[in-house]
Amino acid sequence: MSVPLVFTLLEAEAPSPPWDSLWVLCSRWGRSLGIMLTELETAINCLIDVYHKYSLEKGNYHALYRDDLKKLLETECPRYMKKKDADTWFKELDVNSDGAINFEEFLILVIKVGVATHEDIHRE
Ligand SMILES: [Ca+2]
Repeated sequence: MSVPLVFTLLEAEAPSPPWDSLWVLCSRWGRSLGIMLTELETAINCLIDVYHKYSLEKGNYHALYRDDLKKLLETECPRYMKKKDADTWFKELDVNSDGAINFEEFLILVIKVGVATHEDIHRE
């Protein structure tokens, strides 16, 4: 696999592979170039990092399997497992029914937890 052209054109040091995801590429690229990211860009990078922290346990950048999701939920958002267990979350999030949660499906979890957290903040 050759280094993506963008790094050559910018004479920037390329991060190590894989470069199979544009998001991963942009995320690593911004960091490696020392670009100042906005708060939202930083938050998005954090979401991507959290997703990959669990998806890469089985070596797949694009799939959280049932046990990966359970571990993510238990570790990253335990408060939201009180009303809904990991199996229920998995069935709800696996929109295309392929037995794995891709990044887009993971974002559904982020939206739901984000809305619930926002409501909690205004309730307090
Ligand atoms: Ca899926």
